[in-house]
Amino acid sequence: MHTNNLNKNTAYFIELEEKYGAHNYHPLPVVLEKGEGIFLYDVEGKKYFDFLSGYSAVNQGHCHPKIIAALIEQSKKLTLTSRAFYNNQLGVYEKYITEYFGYQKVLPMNTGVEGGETAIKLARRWAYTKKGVEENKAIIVFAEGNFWGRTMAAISASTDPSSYQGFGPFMPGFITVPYNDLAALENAFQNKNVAAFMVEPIQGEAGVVVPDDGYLKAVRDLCTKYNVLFIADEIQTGLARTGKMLACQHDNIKPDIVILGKALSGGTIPVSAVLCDDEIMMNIKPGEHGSTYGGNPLACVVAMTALQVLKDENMEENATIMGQLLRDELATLKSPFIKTIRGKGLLNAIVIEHKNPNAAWDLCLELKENGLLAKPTHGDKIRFAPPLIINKNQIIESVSIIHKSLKILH
Ligand code: PXG
Repeated sequence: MHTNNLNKNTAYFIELEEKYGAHNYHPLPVVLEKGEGIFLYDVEGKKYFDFLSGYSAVNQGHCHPKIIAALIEQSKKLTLTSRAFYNNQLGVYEKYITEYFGYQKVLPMNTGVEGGETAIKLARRWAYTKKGVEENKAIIVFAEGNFWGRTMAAISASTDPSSYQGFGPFMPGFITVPYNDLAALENAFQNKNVAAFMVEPIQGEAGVVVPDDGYLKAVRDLCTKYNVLFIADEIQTGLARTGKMLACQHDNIKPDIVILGKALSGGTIPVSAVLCDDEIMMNIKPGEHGSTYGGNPLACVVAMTALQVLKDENMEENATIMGQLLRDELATLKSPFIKTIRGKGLLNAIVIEHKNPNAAWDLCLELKENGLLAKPTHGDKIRFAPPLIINKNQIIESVSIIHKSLKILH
Protein backbone atom coordinates (compact mmCIF):
# COMPACT_ATOMS: atom_id res chain seq x y z
CA MET A 1 0.00 0.00 0.00
CA HIS A 2 1.46 3.37 -1.06
CA THR A 3 0.50 5.80 1.63
CA ASN A 4 3.11 8.51 0.92
CA ASN A 5 0.67 10.75 -0.87
CA LEU A 6 -2.00 10.43 1.82
CA ASN A 7 -2.53 12.86 4.64
CA LYS A 8 -0.54 11.85 7.74
CA ASN A 9 -3.62 11.10 9.78
CA THR A 10 -5.11 8.82 7.13
CA ALA A 11 -1.76 7.12 6.52
CA TYR A 12 -1.34 6.45 10.24
CA PHE A 13 -4.55 4.44 10.54
CA ILE A 14 -3.96 2.56 7.31
CA GLU A 15 -0.48 1.58 8.42
CA LEU A 16 -1.80 0.31 11.74
CA GLU A 17 -4.17 -2.02 9.91
CA GLU A 18 -1.42 -3.08 7.52
CA LYS A 19 0.95 -3.88 10.34
CA TYR A 20 -1.33 -5.53 12.88
CA GLY A 21 -4.33 -6.82 10.98
CA ALA A 22 -4.70 -9.83 8.71
CA HIS A 23 -4.51 -8.84 5.06
CA ASN A 24 -7.83 -10.41 4.10
CA TYR A 25 -9.27 -7.19 2.63
CA HIS A 26 -8.16 -4.54 0.16
CA PRO A 27 -10.03 -1.40 1.20
CA LEU A 28 -10.14 1.92 -0.61
CA PRO A 29 -7.63 4.29 1.03
CA VAL A 30 -10.13 6.23 3.14
CA VAL A 31 -10.36 6.15 6.94
CA LEU A 32 -13.84 6.80 8.26
CA GLU A 33 -14.70 8.07 11.69
CA LYS A 34 -18.32 9.18 11.58
CA GLY A 35 -21.58 8.32 9.85
CA GLU A 36 -24.85 10.18 9.73
CA GLY A 37 -27.77 9.20 7.50
CA ILE A 38 -26.49 8.69 3.96
CA PHE A 39 -23.15 10.35 4.70
CA LEU A 40 -19.76 9.20 5.98
CA TYR A 41 -16.94 11.42 7.24
CA ASP A 42 -13.23 10.59 7.16
CA VAL A 43 -10.56 11.46 9.71
CA GLU A 44 -9.76 14.62 7.73
CA GLY A 45 -13.36 15.75 8.11
CA LYS A 46 -14.20 15.12 4.45
CA LYS A 47 -17.82 14.17 3.73
CA TYR A 48 -18.91 11.37 1.38
CA PHE A 49 -22.09 9.93 -0.02
CA ASP A 50 -22.12 6.29 1.11
CA PHE A 51 -23.06 4.20 -1.93
CA LEU A 52 -22.23 0.88 -0.28
CA SER A 53 -24.26 1.09 2.96
CA GLY A 54 -22.05 -1.53 4.64
CA TYR A 55 -23.05 -4.01 1.92
CA SER A 56 -26.71 -3.19 2.65
CA ALA A 57 -26.44 -3.40 6.45
CA VAL A 58 -27.16 0.31 6.78
CA ASN A 59 -30.47 0.52 4.89
CA GLN A 60 -31.92 2.82 7.58
CA GLY A 61 -28.95 5.23 7.32
CA HIS A 62 -25.90 5.51 9.57
CA CYS A 63 -26.54 5.85 13.28
CA HIS A 64 -30.30 6.12 12.88
CA PRO A 65 -31.40 8.08 15.98
CA LYS A 66 -34.22 5.68 16.92
CA ILE A 67 -32.05 2.59 16.53
CA ILE A 68 -29.20 4.15 18.48
CA ALA A 69 -31.59 5.29 21.22
CA ALA A 70 -32.99 1.76 21.54
CA LEU A 71 -29.45 0.35 21.60
CA ILE A 72 -28.37 2.70 24.36
CA GLU A 73 -31.48 2.29 26.47
CA GLN A 74 -31.49 -1.51 26.38
CA SER A 75 -27.71 -1.75 26.83
CA LYS A 76 -28.06 0.01 30.18
CA LYS A 77 -30.56 -2.61 31.33
CA LEU A 78 -29.60 -6.03 30.01
CA THR A 79 -27.50 -7.14 27.05
CA LEU A 80 -26.98 -10.89 27.30
CA THR A 81 -28.30 -13.75 29.36
CA SER A 82 -27.47 -16.69 27.08
CA ARG A 83 -30.30 -19.03 26.21
CA ALA A 84 -29.84 -20.90 29.47
CA PHE A 85 -32.50 -18.53 30.84
CA TYR A 86 -35.49 -16.68 29.43
CA ASN A 87 -35.30 -12.93 28.90
CA ASN A 88 -38.14 -10.43 28.65
CA GLN A 89 -37.31 -9.27 25.10
CA LEU A 90 -36.81 -12.48 23.10
CA GLY A 91 -40.43 -13.62 23.06
CA VAL A 92 -41.64 -10.11 22.29
CA TYR A 93 -39.22 -9.94 19.36
CA GLU A 94 -40.14 -13.42 18.14
CA LYS A 95 -43.81 -12.45 18.05
CA TYR A 96 -42.98 -9.17 16.33
CA ILE A 97 -40.75 -10.53 13.55
CA THR A 98 -42.85 -13.62 12.78
CA GLU A 99 -45.99 -11.47 12.43
CA TYR A 100 -44.04 -8.89 10.40
CA PHE A 101 -43.04 -11.50 7.80
CA GLY A 102 -45.89 -14.00 8.15
CA TYR A 103 -44.05 -17.09 9.42
CA GLN A 104 -44.86 -19.27 12.43
CA LYS A 105 -41.37 -19.35 13.92
CA VAL A 106 -38.01 -17.58 13.98
CA LEU A 107 -34.57 -18.82 14.99
CA PRO A 108 -32.29 -15.94 16.01
CA MET A 109 -28.58 -15.96 15.17
CA ASN A 110 -25.93 -13.24 14.74
CA THR A 111 -24.09 -13.04 11.44
CA GLY A 112 -25.58 -13.67 8.04
CA VAL A 113 -23.48 -16.75 7.42
CA GLU A 114 -24.78 -18.33 10.63
CA GLY A 115 -28.26 -17.75 9.28
CA GLY A 116 -27.28 -19.67 6.14
CA GLU A 117 -25.78 -22.50 8.19
CA THR A 118 -28.94 -22.65 10.28
CA ALA A 119 -31.20 -22.80 7.21
CA ILE A 120 -29.17 -25.71 5.82
CA LYS A 121 -29.32 -27.60 9.10
CA LEU A 122 -33.08 -27.07 9.20
CA ALA A 123 -33.41 -28.30 5.62
CA ARG A 124 -31.28 -31.40 6.21
CA ARG A 125 -33.20 -32.24 9.39
CA TRP A 126 -36.53 -31.74 7.60
CA ALA A 127 -35.36 -34.01 4.78
CA TYR A 128 -34.55 -36.82 7.24
CA THR A 129 -37.61 -36.35 9.45
CA LYS A 130 -40.32 -35.39 6.99
CA LYS A 131 -39.25 -36.14 3.44
CA GLY A 132 -37.84 -39.56 4.22
CA VAL A 133 -34.35 -39.00 2.87
CA GLU A 134 -31.89 -41.57 4.21
CA GLU A 135 -29.59 -40.22 6.95
CA ASN A 136 -26.48 -38.41 5.62
CA LYS A 137 -27.75 -38.46 2.03
CA ALA A 138 -29.45 -35.03 1.84
CA ILE A 139 -28.41 -32.72 -0.98
CA ILE A 140 -28.62 -28.95 -0.97
CA VAL A 141 -28.65 -27.20 -4.34
CA PHE A 142 -27.12 -23.73 -4.76
CA ALA A 143 -26.85 -21.37 -7.70
CA GLU A 144 -23.53 -20.73 -9.40
CA GLY A 145 -22.18 -17.32 -8.39
CA ASN A 146 -23.80 -17.54 -4.95
CA PHE A 147 -22.24 -15.75 -2.00
CA TRP A 148 -23.38 -16.35 1.55
CA GLY A 149 -20.28 -15.88 3.65
CA ARG A 150 -16.96 -17.35 4.64
CA THR A 151 -17.53 -20.43 6.80
CA MET A 152 -16.48 -23.87 5.60
CA ALA A 153 -20.05 -24.64 4.50
CA ALA A 154 -20.44 -21.32 2.69
CA ILE A 155 -17.22 -21.70 0.74
CA SER A 156 -18.10 -25.33 -0.01
CA ALA A 157 -21.12 -23.98 -1.89
CA SER A 158 -19.09 -21.30 -3.67
CA THR A 159 -18.10 -21.36 -7.34
CA ASP A 160 -15.63 -18.48 -6.87
CA PRO A 161 -12.05 -19.76 -6.53
CA SER A 162 -11.02 -16.73 -4.45
CA SER A 163 -13.55 -17.94 -1.86
CA TYR A 164 -12.74 -21.65 -1.78
CA GLN A 165 -9.31 -22.32 -3.28
CA GLY A 166 -6.77 -23.64 -0.79
CA PHE A 167 -9.33 -24.23 1.96
CA GLY A 168 -10.50 -27.77 1.21
CA PRO A 169 -11.63 -30.42 1.93
CA PHE A 170 -15.20 -29.26 1.52
CA MET A 171 -18.66 -30.04 2.85
CA PRO A 172 -20.28 -32.98 1.06
CA GLY A 173 -23.88 -32.96 -0.14
CA PHE A 174 -23.74 -29.62 -1.94
CA ILE A 175 -24.25 -29.15 -5.67
CA THR A 176 -24.61 -26.08 -7.88
CA VAL A 177 -26.69 -25.30 -10.94
CA PRO A 178 -26.48 -22.17 -13.13
CA TYR A 179 -28.43 -19.20 -11.76
CA ASN A 180 -31.57 -18.24 -13.64
CA ASP A 181 -31.71 -21.66 -15.34
CA LEU A 182 -34.95 -23.50 -14.60
CA ALA A 183 -34.19 -26.53 -16.77
CA ALA A 184 -30.95 -27.17 -14.87
CA LEU A 185 -32.80 -26.81 -11.57
CA GLU A 186 -35.55 -29.23 -12.56
CA ASN A 187 -32.90 -31.66 -13.72
CA ALA A 188 -31.18 -31.46 -10.32
CA PHE A 189 -34.53 -32.04 -8.59
CA GLN A 190 -34.84 -35.46 -10.23
CA ASN A 191 -32.65 -36.69 -7.38
CA LYS A 192 -35.00 -37.67 -4.54
CA ASN A 193 -32.39 -36.76 -1.94
CA VAL A 194 -32.57 -33.05 -2.70
CA ALA A 195 -33.67 -31.28 0.48
CA ALA A 196 -33.50 -27.64 -0.56
CA PHE A 197 -32.55 -25.02 -3.10
CA MET A 198 -30.86 -22.04 -1.43
CA VAL A 199 -30.79 -18.93 -3.58
CA GLU A 200 -30.48 -15.15 -3.50
CA PRO A 201 -33.49 -13.48 -5.19
CA ILE A 202 -30.93 -11.12 -6.74
CA GLN A 203 -27.29 -12.19 -6.53
CA GLY A 204 -25.51 -9.46 -4.57
CA GLU A 205 -21.82 -10.27 -4.50
CA ALA A 206 -21.93 -11.70 -8.01
CA GLY A 207 -22.55 -8.09 -9.06
CA VAL A 208 -26.28 -7.49 -8.56
CA VAL A 209 -27.41 -10.15 -11.02
CA VAL A 210 -31.18 -9.83 -11.50
CA PRO A 211 -32.88 -13.02 -12.76
CA ASP A 212 -35.50 -13.04 -15.53
CA ASP A 213 -39.02 -12.01 -14.59
CA GLY A 214 -40.86 -15.09 -13.42
CA TYR A 215 -37.74 -17.02 -12.38
CA LEU A 216 -38.51 -16.96 -8.66
CA LYS A 217 -42.16 -17.89 -9.22
CA ALA A 218 -41.06 -20.84 -11.34
CA VAL A 219 -38.51 -21.84 -8.67
CA ARG A 220 -41.35 -21.79 -6.13
CA ASP A 221 -43.46 -24.04 -8.36
CA LEU A 222 -40.61 -26.49 -8.97
CA CYS A 223 -39.81 -26.68 -5.26
CA THR A 224 -43.47 -27.42 -4.48
CA LYS A 225 -43.72 -30.00 -7.28
CA TYR A 226 -40.61 -31.93 -6.17
CA ASN A 227 -41.10 -31.45 -2.40
CA VAL A 228 -37.88 -29.45 -2.09
CA LEU A 229 -37.55 -26.53 0.35
CA PHE A 230 -37.08 -23.08 -1.15
CA ILE A 231 -34.55 -21.20 1.00
CA ALA A 232 -34.37 -17.49 0.13
CA ASP A 233 -31.15 -15.80 1.20
CA GLU A 234 -32.56 -12.29 1.68
CA ILE A 235 -29.58 -11.12 3.71
CA GLN A 236 -28.61 -8.54 1.10
CA THR A 237 -31.87 -8.20 -0.86
CA GLY A 238 -34.30 -8.09 2.06
CA LEU A 239 -35.47 -5.34 4.39
CA ALA A 240 -36.71 -2.90 1.74
CA ARG A 241 -33.42 -2.78 -0.18
CA THR A 242 -35.02 -3.72 -3.52
CA GLY A 243 -38.26 -1.82 -2.89
CA LYS A 244 -40.11 -4.61 -1.05
CA MET A 245 -39.62 -5.85 2.49
CA LEU A 246 -38.46 -9.13 0.88
CA ALA A 247 -37.27 -9.27 -2.73
CA CYS A 248 -39.38 -12.44 -3.17
CA GLN A 249 -42.48 -10.29 -2.69
CA HIS A 250 -41.90 -8.77 -6.15
CA ASP A 251 -42.97 -12.18 -7.46
CA ASN A 252 -45.66 -12.70 -4.80
CA ILE A 253 -44.06 -15.87 -3.58
CA LYS A 254 -43.43 -17.24 -0.12
CA PRO A 255 -40.19 -19.18 0.37
CA ASP A 256 -40.22 -22.06 2.87
CA ILE A 257 -37.25 -20.56 4.72
CA VAL A 258 -36.13 -16.91 4.71
CA ILE A 259 -32.74 -15.78 5.99
CA LEU A 260 -32.28 -12.18 7.15
CA GLY A 261 -29.23 -10.35 8.47
CA LYS A 262 -27.33 -7.15 7.78
CA ALA A 263 -29.96 -4.35 8.05
CA LEU A 264 -31.87 -6.29 10.69
CA SER A 265 -29.82 -4.21 13.12
CA GLY A 266 -29.43 -1.13 10.93
CA GLY A 267 -25.66 -1.60 10.91
CA THR A 268 -25.16 -1.59 14.68
CA ILE A 269 -24.54 -5.15 15.89
CA PRO A 270 -24.65 -8.54 14.13
CA VAL A 271 -28.24 -9.80 14.13
CA SER A 272 -29.56 -12.49 11.80
CA ALA A 273 -32.74 -14.53 11.73
CA VAL A 274 -34.15 -17.62 10.05
CA LEU A 275 -37.90 -17.69 9.49
CA CYS A 276 -40.03 -20.71 8.60
CA ASP A 277 -43.15 -22.58 9.69
CA ASP A 278 -43.49 -25.25 12.39
CA GLU A 279 -43.33 -28.13 9.90
CA ILE A 280 -39.66 -27.23 9.35
CA MET A 281 -38.62 -25.45 12.53
CA MET A 282 -40.01 -27.92 15.05
CA ASN A 283 -37.72 -30.75 13.90
CA ILE A 284 -34.88 -29.17 15.86
CA LYS A 285 -35.06 -29.98 19.56
CA PRO A 286 -33.43 -28.38 22.62
CA GLY A 287 -29.65 -28.66 22.52
CA GLU A 288 -29.45 -29.34 18.80
CA HIS A 289 -28.65 -25.82 17.57
CA GLY A 290 -27.89 -22.39 19.00
CA SER A 291 -25.42 -19.64 19.73
CA THR A 292 -24.20 -17.73 22.79
CA TYR A 293 -25.32 -14.37 21.44
CA GLY A 294 -28.32 -15.47 19.35
CA GLY A 295 -31.53 -13.94 20.66
CA ASN A 296 -29.82 -11.69 23.19
CA PRO A 297 -32.11 -8.95 24.53
CA LEU A 298 -30.01 -6.13 23.08
CA ALA A 299 -30.22 -7.65 19.59
CA CYS A 300 -33.97 -8.21 20.01
CA VAL A 301 -34.68 -4.59 20.88
CA VAL A 302 -32.39 -3.26 18.15
CA ALA A 303 -33.95 -5.55 15.51
CA MET A 304 -37.53 -4.59 16.44
CA THR A 305 -36.60 -0.92 16.18
CA ALA A 306 -34.70 -1.41 12.91
CA LEU A 307 -37.74 -3.18 11.40
CA GLN A 308 -40.18 -0.57 12.71
CA VAL A 309 -38.07 2.25 11.24
CA LEU A 310 -38.20 0.63 7.79
CA LYS A 311 -42.01 0.74 7.96
CA ASP A 312 -42.44 4.12 9.66
CA GLU A 313 -40.20 5.85 7.14
CA ASN A 314 -41.73 4.18 4.05
CA MET A 315 -38.38 2.84 2.95
CA GLU A 316 -39.85 0.34 0.49
CA GLU A 317 -41.48 3.13 -1.45
CA ASN A 318 -38.46 5.41 -1.27
CA ALA A 319 -36.14 2.62 -2.45
CA THR A 320 -38.45 1.96 -5.42
CA ILE A 321 -38.69 5.60 -6.50
CA MET A 322 -35.09 6.60 -5.83
CA GLY A 323 -33.77 3.41 -7.43
CA GLN A 324 -35.65 4.12 -10.62
CA LEU A 325 -34.42 7.72 -10.59
CA LEU A 326 -30.84 6.57 -10.05
CA ARG A 327 -30.92 4.13 -12.98
CA ASP A 328 -32.66 6.69 -15.22
CA GLU A 329 -30.12 9.39 -14.35
CA LEU A 330 -27.19 7.02 -14.88
CA ALA A 331 -28.62 6.13 -18.30
CA THR A 332 -28.65 9.80 -19.33
CA LEU A 333 -24.84 9.91 -18.83
CA LYS A 334 -24.50 7.74 -21.93
CA SER A 335 -20.96 6.81 -20.91
CA PRO A 336 -19.24 4.48 -23.41
CA PHE A 337 -17.54 2.85 -20.41
CA ILE A 338 -20.75 1.86 -18.64
CA LYS A 339 -21.68 -1.39 -20.35
CA THR A 340 -24.67 -2.20 -18.14
CA ILE A 341 -26.84 -0.49 -15.52
CA ARG A 342 -28.92 -2.96 -13.55
CA GLY A 343 -30.70 -3.49 -10.28
CA LYS A 344 -33.96 -3.21 -8.41
CA GLY A 345 -34.89 -0.54 -5.91
CA LEU A 346 -31.65 0.72 -4.40
CA LEU A 347 -29.64 -2.45 -5.03
CA ASN A 348 -27.87 -1.48 -8.26
CA ALA A 349 -24.64 -1.97 -10.12
CA ILE A 350 -22.92 -0.72 -13.22
CA VAL A 351 -20.57 -2.87 -15.27
CA ILE A 352 -17.50 -1.04 -16.55
CA GLU A 353 -16.07 -1.91 -19.93
CA HIS A 354 -12.56 -0.56 -20.50
CA LYS A 355 -9.22 -1.68 -21.92
CA ASN A 356 -7.66 -1.12 -18.49
CA PRO A 357 -8.66 -4.02 -16.20
CA ASN A 358 -8.29 -1.69 -13.18
CA ALA A 359 -10.70 0.88 -14.58
CA ALA A 360 -13.45 0.17 -12.02
CA TRP A 361 -10.98 0.51 -9.13
CA ASP A 362 -9.57 3.73 -10.62
CA LEU A 363 -13.09 5.07 -11.01
CA CYS A 364 -13.84 4.27 -7.35
CA LEU A 365 -10.69 6.16 -6.31
CA GLU A 366 -11.86 9.15 -8.35
CA LEU A 367 -15.38 8.88 -6.90
CA LYS A 368 -13.81 8.98 -3.46
CA GLU A 369 -11.84 12.12 -4.39
CA ASN A 370 -15.11 13.68 -5.52
CA GLY A 371 -17.03 12.68 -2.39
CA LEU A 372 -18.75 9.36 -3.09
CA LEU A 373 -17.79 5.94 -1.71
CA ALA A 374 -18.36 2.78 -3.73
CA LYS A 375 -16.36 -0.41 -4.17
CA PRO A 376 -15.84 -2.67 -7.18
CA THR A 377 -16.75 -6.35 -7.03
CA HIS A 378 -15.29 -9.00 -9.35
CA GLY A 379 -13.10 -6.40 -11.04
CA ASP A 380 -15.50 -4.63 -13.35
CA LYS A 381 -18.73 -4.17 -11.40
CA ILE A 382 -19.50 -1.25 -9.08
CA ARG A 383 -22.42 -1.47 -6.70
CA PHE A 384 -24.51 1.65 -6.16
CA ALA A 385 -26.56 0.97 -3.04
CA PRO A 386 -27.01 4.04 -0.84
CA PRO A 387 -29.06 3.98 2.37
CA LEU A 388 -32.80 3.89 1.67
CA ILE A 389 -33.39 7.37 3.10
CA ILE A 390 -31.68 9.13 0.18
CA ASN A 391 -33.78 11.85 -1.48
CA LYS A 392 -34.18 13.14 -5.03
CA ASN A 393 -31.70 16.02 -4.82
CA GLN A 394 -29.12 13.73 -3.25
CA ILE A 395 -29.52 11.22 -6.09
CA ILE A 396 -29.06 14.01 -8.65
CA GLU A 397 -25.98 15.29 -6.83
CA SER A 398 -24.52 11.77 -6.59
CA VAL A 399 -25.00 11.16 -10.30
CA SER A 400 -23.26 14.46 -11.07
CA ILE A 401 -20.30 13.20 -8.98
CA ILE A 402 -20.34 9.95 -10.96
CA HIS A 403 -20.53 11.94 -14.21
CA LYS A 404 -17.57 14.11 -13.23
CA SER A 405 -15.55 11.08 -12.08
CA LEU A 406 -16.11 9.14 -15.29
CA LYS A 407 -13.89 11.75 -17.00
CA ILE A 408 -10.82 9.96 -15.65
CA LEU A 409 -11.58 7.06 -18.01
CA HIS A 410 -10.40 7.67 -21.56
N1 PXG B 1 -25.79 -13.85 2.23
C1 PXG B 1 -25.62 -12.82 1.40
C2 PXG B 1 -26.53 -12.68 0.21
C3 PXG B 1 -24.61 -11.89 1.62
O1 PXG B 1 -24.44 -10.87 0.78
C4 PXG B 1 -23.99 -13.13 3.61
C5 PXG B 1 -25.01 -14.03 3.32
C6 PXG B 1 -23.16 -13.37 4.84
O2 PXG B 1 -23.37 -12.42 5.82
P1 PXG B 1 -22.25 -12.17 6.96
O3 PXG B 1 -22.96 -11.27 7.95
O4 PXG B 1 -21.92 -13.47 7.54
O5 PXG B 1 -21.08 -11.51 6.30
C7 PXG B 1 -23.77 -12.06 2.75
C8 PXG B 1 -22.62 -11.16 3.05
C9 PXG B 1 -17.54 -9.77 3.28
C10 PXG B 1 -18.75 -9.38 2.48
O6 PXG B 1 -16.72 -8.89 3.53
C11 PXG B 1 -19.98 -9.97 2.74
C12 PXG B 1 -21.08 -9.60 1.97
C13 PXG B 1 -20.94 -8.66 1.00
C14 PXG B 1 -19.71 -8.11 0.75
C15 PXG B 1 -18.61 -8.44 1.49
O7 PXG B 1 -17.43 -10.94 3.64
N2 PXG B 1 -22.31 -10.16 2.12
